[in-house]
Amino acid sequence: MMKSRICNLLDIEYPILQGGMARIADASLAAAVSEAGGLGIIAGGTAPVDLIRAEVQKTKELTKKPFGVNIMLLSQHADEIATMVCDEGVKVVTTGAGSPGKYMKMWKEHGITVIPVIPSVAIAKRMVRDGADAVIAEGTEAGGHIGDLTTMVLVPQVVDAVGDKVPVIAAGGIGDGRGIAASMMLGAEAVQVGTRFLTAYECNIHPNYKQKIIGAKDISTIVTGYSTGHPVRCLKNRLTRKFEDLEANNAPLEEIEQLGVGALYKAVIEGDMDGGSIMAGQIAALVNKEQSCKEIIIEMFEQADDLLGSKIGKA
Ligand code: TUI
Repeated sequence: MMKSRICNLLDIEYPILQGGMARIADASLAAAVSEAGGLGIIAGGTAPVDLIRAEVQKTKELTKKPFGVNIMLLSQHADEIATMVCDEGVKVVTTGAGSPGKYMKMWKEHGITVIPVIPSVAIAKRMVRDGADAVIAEGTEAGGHIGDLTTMVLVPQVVDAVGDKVPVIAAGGIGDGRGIAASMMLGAEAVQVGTRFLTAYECNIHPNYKQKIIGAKDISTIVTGYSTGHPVRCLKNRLTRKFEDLEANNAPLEEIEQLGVGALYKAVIEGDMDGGSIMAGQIAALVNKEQSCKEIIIEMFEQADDLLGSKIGKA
């Protein structure tokens, strides 16, 4: 039997976390994933604290099971959200796009389980030294803001570096049971999945966004923003072509950054598939239907269990 330390640490049935997708992962999605036995996560993104507090309160009404909040550390509201999760009694915090070191003491004092997303071995080691309870090793296959290394090379190296101290969660490019089984073979004890949940019934993105994911091919994503220091993976469209043009012509950084402002809102809320930022991972091509979060999780783990010849749920 293959049992996961993560299920015990987070008090969940299946070792799966739902990615903290900015502007996308709300109370509806997070509660559905938690109700299905995974860990649902509300994304802080760049939203103001009151909006995220309201999502936390809604989630508490929708489920009694554990859920988390993702804090995007580049956000100007990160400090306030970091305090809010303590006030609201949130059990789990994941972080992205930076180092949460300065909040660690406060979170620990409130009994919060802290799980940073990390793109390299050096950053993983630093986070564990700072008190992380687990790390999410996210490969460059992921959607949104990404690092350089693939999941295949990052996960085993992070496992070797910190796996004796904390469990490692694999992320980036995991969309079905094969991805879960492969992650376990690399030494991960859980997975984080974002893109597959985009087409969940409980995911409140614009229908145009869901159709774009369902129509995506293997080479449909592209990374833009290397010149800004914040590379982001999205589905190719008119906006990413504009980014490419500006970056190829060494346009001023402000002009490139300006192009991204409000672009996620355009895609997620307005369904603007030309001018919006359609963040998605490379595994989008594998996502070809709408399902409930429960169906997604059960289907993924049935396939993984078949492949591994053992069950990987709660101990
Ligand atoms: O954070 C993500 N994915 C995201 S965040 C996002 S919203 C956004 N808004 C404005 C600019 C950029 C993004 C959309 N997608 N994934 C987790 C992640 N964290 N990927 C990479 C990292 C990361 C990078 C550097 C984590 C730690 C880190 O540490 C740097 C340091 O020196 O401490």
